[in-house]
This record gives sequence, structure tokens and C-alpha cells, in this order.
Amino acid sequence: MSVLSIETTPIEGQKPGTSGLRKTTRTFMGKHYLENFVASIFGAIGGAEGKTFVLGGDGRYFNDRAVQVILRMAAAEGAARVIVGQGGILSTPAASNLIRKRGTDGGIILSASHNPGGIDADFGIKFNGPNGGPAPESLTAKMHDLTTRIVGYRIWEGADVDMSSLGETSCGDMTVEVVDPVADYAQLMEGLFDFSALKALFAGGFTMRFDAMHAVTGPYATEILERRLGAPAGTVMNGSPSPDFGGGHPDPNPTWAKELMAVMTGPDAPDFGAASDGDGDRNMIVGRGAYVTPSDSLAVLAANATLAPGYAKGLAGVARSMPTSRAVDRVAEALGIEAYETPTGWKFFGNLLDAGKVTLCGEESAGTGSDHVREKDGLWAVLLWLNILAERKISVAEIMADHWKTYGRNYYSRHDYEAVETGKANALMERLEAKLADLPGTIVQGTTVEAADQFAYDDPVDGSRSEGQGVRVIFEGGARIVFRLSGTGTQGATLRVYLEDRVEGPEGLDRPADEALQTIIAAADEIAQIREMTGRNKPDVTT
Ligand code: G16
Repeated sequence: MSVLSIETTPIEGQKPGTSGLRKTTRTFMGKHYLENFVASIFGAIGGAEGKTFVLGGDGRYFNDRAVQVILRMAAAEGAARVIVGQGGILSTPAASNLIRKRGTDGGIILSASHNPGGIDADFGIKFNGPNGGPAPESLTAKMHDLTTRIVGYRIWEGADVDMSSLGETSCGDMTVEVVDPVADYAQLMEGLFDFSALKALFAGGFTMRFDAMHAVTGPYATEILERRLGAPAGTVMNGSPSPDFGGGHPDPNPTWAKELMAVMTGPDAPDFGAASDGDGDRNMIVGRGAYVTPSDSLAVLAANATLAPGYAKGLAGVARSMPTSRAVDRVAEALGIEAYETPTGWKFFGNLLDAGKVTLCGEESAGTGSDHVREKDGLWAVLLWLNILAERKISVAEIMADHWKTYGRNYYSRHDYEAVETGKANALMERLEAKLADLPGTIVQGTTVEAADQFAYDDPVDGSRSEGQGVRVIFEGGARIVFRLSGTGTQGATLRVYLEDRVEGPEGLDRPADEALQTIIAAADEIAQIREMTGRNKPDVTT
């Protein structure tokens, strides 16, 4: 048994996007593909010698093989220890927690998040730093650069490491510590939320369904909701993870979490419904007949956070990604705290959280989280909602109605045009950018454009600047349209159009969103000529 030095050549397109490197599973299974990228991760962080890492993934197809390859490469590079979730499994927030709790040099997470899994679906890999958060742009740029110049990598030649039993084993000279993926995470949640109040809530007959979508949160939700909080068996649905997520699309939104939506709008709907995605960082919240948009959920959590013990002292500030609705900004204003607007991607929250400038943050893409880890956290959001419901003792629909009455309502919807030819999508964005300067003052669908720009972000902590983060068109009266291309797709380009309009109330607070947004939807097409430029008559997914 020895360290092998393997010669390789650069493989095109190993450029991390919004959240690490995501490609089809078959691409990742190609010769040297995973190895080249892992070697570039180690290179970008200045080597693995003597370091300790966390490793795990969402259990999708190829997770088990990739874990073995990464362990052997880490061993060959002289890493001291790798902490792995049993079976190679760790949810993204649980991995973030372990990186922080154990004071490691970072971690490698295997997931393509909400993208489907399987040999004909998607795979992904990302590196999180010692703070537990996704690598910043400067580091992912270094990784990409190294992939374009790679000539070889080293790998330990040896048998597979046993991932099935807890405890310490080894791979070459490196210690491999196999840990229970759920235990530390469940303990963290117990410290943040009032588990006695939550137990009493379920004991009092409160009903809920948590849809794990055959993905990684099944074991986490079963342990916390059913075992520790006493929710009846069956509260967690689709709770057994499978490598292809039961053939489904583990994206918690009304389109893909159809089964849960049917339950929540059916005759025997429980009080509360929630879902999480492939790797457990996203969430969907739904009350009996009341879907809560991620943007509204963030605003409600910010307004009520002090009801949970972990946030009783109040919030330092809040942050949202730019396309996320501005509902949370109203709450921040009322609380007298700062609201930050960052580009899409959880990595942009890291500095603000580390510097203690914000406590809560969230995104329209169904991510909400806090300074407890450095990733968005699906189950955390569900538990915070439960804590709020336990304290306020009213329904989700009543919480929403009360929230809109207090703060006004930001109607919101996102239209996705998927797998658009890359050339066409780029042409649409370029055309849009070219006309930005002429838009202010023009009238579109009866409303005057107040401002239009390409969003750039200056990080208030490290001063770095991120440009080209999406086109914003803002109308007089508070409506807004954002256009951007997704950074997580694996087929062609996905055009995202984010639509928002604001109503102060007290009238007009309970209309269907698509009806309330009709004019804005028409304005988006008029400005970007979506139909003409993409050849599509309607979006593929509306959330
Ligand atoms: C990732 C990032 C999120 C981001 C989302 C946006 O989510 O972690 O911070 O909001 O991508 O995706 P897109 O670029 O496609 O709009 P996840 O859950 O896929 O890791």
C-alpha cells in the first residue's frame, strides 16, 4: 500500500457556481473529474498536510464512491484526520455545525442540493471553510484556476474505509472518525429552541407533516420531531433517504412538493406542513391552506425570533439576497436594526455573520438561517416556526394576516425558464443591460420606472466587490423586477425573473399573488422580451 502519483490533464468547465461545482453525475464519474477538482480544493487552501476536515454528503448516487476517493486523496496529501458522517452522510447544516464545533480546517460537502439525484441526474461538491460557510469567491476562483493548470494528483492506494460503524479507523496514516450524522445537530437545536414548549404543543394535539422528500433530512426530522418532541409516528413523510430521492425532485416548493401540498389543502389538513431539500438546507413552510413564500417566512421569523430562547436577546441585524422580497426590510426598520442586501449565494452572508452584524438571513430560494451555523438550515427554520406557533397559539394563516396588517405585504413570485439555450439567455441579459440607462423615467404597463441597474455588492467587512449580480428594475410605488441567470443549473441556462409589488393595506392584502402581480409580469416581458428572446410562452416553474 502506498501513495500513487497520477498524471492528469485539465478538464474544461470545472468552475464552481453559486454553490460549488455542480454537474451531471456521469460527468463527475468521468476519468479524473472528481480527483482533479479535489486536488484543486486542497491546492487552493494551501495543502492538506496536518489538517482536519469534515466530510459527508446528502446520500445521492455516487456519494459513497466519492467519499472513498476523497478520503484516499486526503490521506495521500497528509491530512491528519477526517470526520465523516456514518455511511458518508451529513446534511449541509450538520456539516457546517461539525466544522465549527470541532474547530476543523474546513469540510467537503457532496451534494447538488435540490437537483435530482441518480446516475442520469446531478452531483456536486463544495468546500466550506473553518467558519463552516461556503468558500468565498476569492477561494473558488483559485480552485478554478488550479483546475485549468493541473498536471497530477496523489491518492492513497488501499481498501475502502468502513463507513458503517461509529468510531475511529484509518486510511493510510490518516485517522478517519465516523460520527453519528444527527447527534451533534440535534443537540444544537435543543440549545436554540424551547423543546419543552414544543413537546407540550404536540402533546396538546397539534398536527404536522414534514416532507423529507426521500432526501437527507429524513433521519434528522424523525429523531427531532418524532423521537425528541413526541410528534406521532408518520409526522415525517418520505423519511427514508434514497440515492435517487425516490425518483423525485427534492426541491421544497409548491411545484415539487406536490404530495405535501395536496395534504395541506385536503380535507384532513394538519395544522402545519414543511419540507426540506436534498441536502437539508432549504425549507418550505405551509399552514392549513396557507403557503408561506420564503421571503415572507424570513420576515415573519425576524419579527418573532425573540419568542425562541436562542434569539431572546434580539437580533443584531438581518440580511437577504438581492432578489429576495423586501418584506424583511420593513421588519428591520420597525425593530431599528440594519438590513443588508447581498448577492445570491449563501457565501455572501458569511462575513456579516462572522462580524456579528446580522443574526438572521434568508433568500427567496427557500433558504433561511442564522448565526448558529454558516449555511442555510431547513429543519432549523421549521423548528423556529414551531416555537413561534407554540408561543403565539394562533394558526399560520393568522400569523400571516397579522404580519401583513402590521407591515404591509410584498406580493412576490419567481418565474423560471429552464434549460434555455445558453446563447439565447446571454443575449437576453446583454440586451437588457444595454438598455438599462434608458429605462428610468419610461412608462411600462402604466407604471414609471424609477431606477434600473446591474447589482454590484461591496462587502462591508472585507471590502471586496462582486459585480454583475443581476438586473434590477424598480418602479415608482415600490414594485420591482429582477432578472438573473441561475448559477446552479446543469443544462443550458435558467433565466430567473423575480416579481414583487407592495401593498400597504389595510385593503388588498389577501389577493392571489399571480393576480396581484399581473401588471408586473406583463412589464417584465415588455422590458426583457422574454418570449421573443427565449422562444418560450410561459415559465417552466412558478413559485
Ligand atoms: C444555492 C445557494 C443559495 C442560492 C441558490 C441560488 O442554493 O446556496 O444561496 O440562493 O443556490 O441558486 P440559483 O443561482 O440557481 O438562483 P442551493 O440550495 O442550491 O445550495
